[in-house]
Amino acid sequence: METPEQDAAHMARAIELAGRGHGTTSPNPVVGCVVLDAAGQVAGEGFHAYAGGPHAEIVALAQAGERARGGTAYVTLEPCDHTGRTGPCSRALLDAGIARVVIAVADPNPEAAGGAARLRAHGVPVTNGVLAGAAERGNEEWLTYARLGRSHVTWKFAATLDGRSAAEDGTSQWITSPEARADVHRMRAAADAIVAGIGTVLADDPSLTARAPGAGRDEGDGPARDGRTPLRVVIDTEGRTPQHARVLDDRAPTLVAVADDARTGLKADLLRLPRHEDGLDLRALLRELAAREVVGAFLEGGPTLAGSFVGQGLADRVLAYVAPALLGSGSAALGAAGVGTIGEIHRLTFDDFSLIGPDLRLIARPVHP
Ligand code: AOF
Ligand code: ZN
Repeated sequence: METPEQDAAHMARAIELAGRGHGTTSPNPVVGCVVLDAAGQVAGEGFHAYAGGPHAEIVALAQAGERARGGTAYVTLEPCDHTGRTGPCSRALLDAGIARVVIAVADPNPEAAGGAARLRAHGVPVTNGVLAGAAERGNEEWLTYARLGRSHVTWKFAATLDGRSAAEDGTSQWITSPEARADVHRMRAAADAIVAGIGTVLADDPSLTARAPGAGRDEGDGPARDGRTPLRVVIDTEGRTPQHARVLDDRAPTLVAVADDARTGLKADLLRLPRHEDGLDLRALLRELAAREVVGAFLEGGPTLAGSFVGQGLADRVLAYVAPALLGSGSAALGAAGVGTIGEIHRLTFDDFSLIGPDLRLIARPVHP
């Protein structure tokens, strides 16, 4: 049997493989798998590339062939035990003669879970929780969606080193470098929905489109989810989106979220939601988006809407691009977020930092007490 160090090393590789599916598997998770032969040599590797395609285990087992017999399988997510778009991986592992299975994270999807129990019932030992933290982070969007029944939210903003996103006269273009903007496009392309507030629509008339052909796709076999452009979502409590706004053009589907009692003549796909203090019930919005298979939503602006998401505890990941520049006046990226006194501060923890061209990219998440 492998040592705990070997388990960690092979699981790290499986997590790396899983990451190759990032941005193309929705509404499915990213999953990676490494299969060792009975002598402990890597015999097969695989990852899940797109919904409807083979699961990671199936890809790795196919590569390993007969060498899988008596071997060990490392999987970043508990093998499924159901027949969905594809057959049960628990079965496939048993049929291949795998003698031990190592799992990072249990499957929260009640329809698919049960693979670990089935394997054990057939006498195959299962080790759980290996590199669970890293596997959770790699599958953060889908796990939020599967566990909470709502879309995961990445709030993106750009600011100067002194935390300003617009100058005093309201101008805000090109705070960050072309490299940072290209990175935003890559990050956005992995999302299922792009969300903006009515303030941004009225001020900038953005088209909120993304996903150039091939964007968000790393490598891998099988077709991409062709043509699936992210859903555009406008948070527009009173239904004030101009009928000719770019966001309503036919380049991508658009949902306009309005209050259930809003009096609006807007001709668009309207989603009526309950009101919440100064705006809409954003949790209800994210549940509705999840029902439309939006796993990851990308929140683009502006400050008022971002403040509402943060205030309602719904900004799951903060993606900040910080330019080495100073403004000294002007507006912040974040509007009011329900903080009246320092005790109510929204504490985050940094997950990652990197230089993108001349700018700093920071990724942070809320600290949950
Ligand atoms: C994946 N890829 O590698 C594993 C998954 O509709 P299906 O048949 O593709 O099943 C999707 C569910 O299977 C998914 O929600 C998750 O619970 C489970 N495991 N899914 O997409 C994989 N191992
Ligand atoms: Zn499966």
